[in-house]
Amino acid sequence: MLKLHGFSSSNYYNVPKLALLEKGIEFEEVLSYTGVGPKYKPEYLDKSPLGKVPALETEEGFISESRAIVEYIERAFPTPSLLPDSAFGIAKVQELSQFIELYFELVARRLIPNLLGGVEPEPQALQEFENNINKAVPALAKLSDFNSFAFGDQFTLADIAAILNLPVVRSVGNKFLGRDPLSDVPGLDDYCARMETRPHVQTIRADAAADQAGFMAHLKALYGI
Ligand SMILES: N[C@@H](CCC(=O)N[C@@H](CS)C(=O)NCC(=O)O)C(=O)O
Repeated sequence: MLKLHGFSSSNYYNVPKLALLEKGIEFEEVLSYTGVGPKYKPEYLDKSPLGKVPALETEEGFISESRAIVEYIERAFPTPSLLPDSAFGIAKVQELSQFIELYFELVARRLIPNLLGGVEPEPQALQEFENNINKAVPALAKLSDFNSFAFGDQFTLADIAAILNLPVVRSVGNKFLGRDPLSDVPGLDDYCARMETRPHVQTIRADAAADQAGFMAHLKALYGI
């Protein structure tokens, strides 16, 4: 059976986890938090070379990088598909997923330590966050109208990217800018509300909430924060 290594409050871990759940594939979860090194699970570096979460354990070996993992899952278990039928549609789903990861998730990620530790970011870091997100917001609206799914008429990898990453950007904005930087994206509020009603998205949220205390305890033990 496939084994997914990582922890449930990680949005990157939840990318393959949601794909596996949506496809109805059996898998086992193996808890591994971040911060691998001499003091914590040094052997995890053999599963994921930079110690990143997630890693998928298959009969043939380990795969790291969430994007590579979902590509493997899609090819190894093609139905139900999380990609459209056409080459163009597949490319558009990949485009949107990558866009969300690069220009939203990675921008917000720089302030996640502040969010977790309840520490105000440096003004310059906050300004950079705001500038980058303000630039990406109108571009996001060009890639999706969020009318039904993020792309096309079926649930795809783009929905997984959107519903797991965009709420993180909103949390960072609400906390440190005092506003939701995505409030101007047409259709996004209703889209997110719709996605949150999906049973497997609700499982992801419940598991993340249940994991939060363990993750915080891990950070405290490892880094004293
Ligand atoms: N590009 C990687 C990013 C994964 C990632 O950054 N995961 C975080 C947890 S949410 C992590 O492992 N952080 C620890 C680190 O960066 O050392 C992927 O898509 O899997």
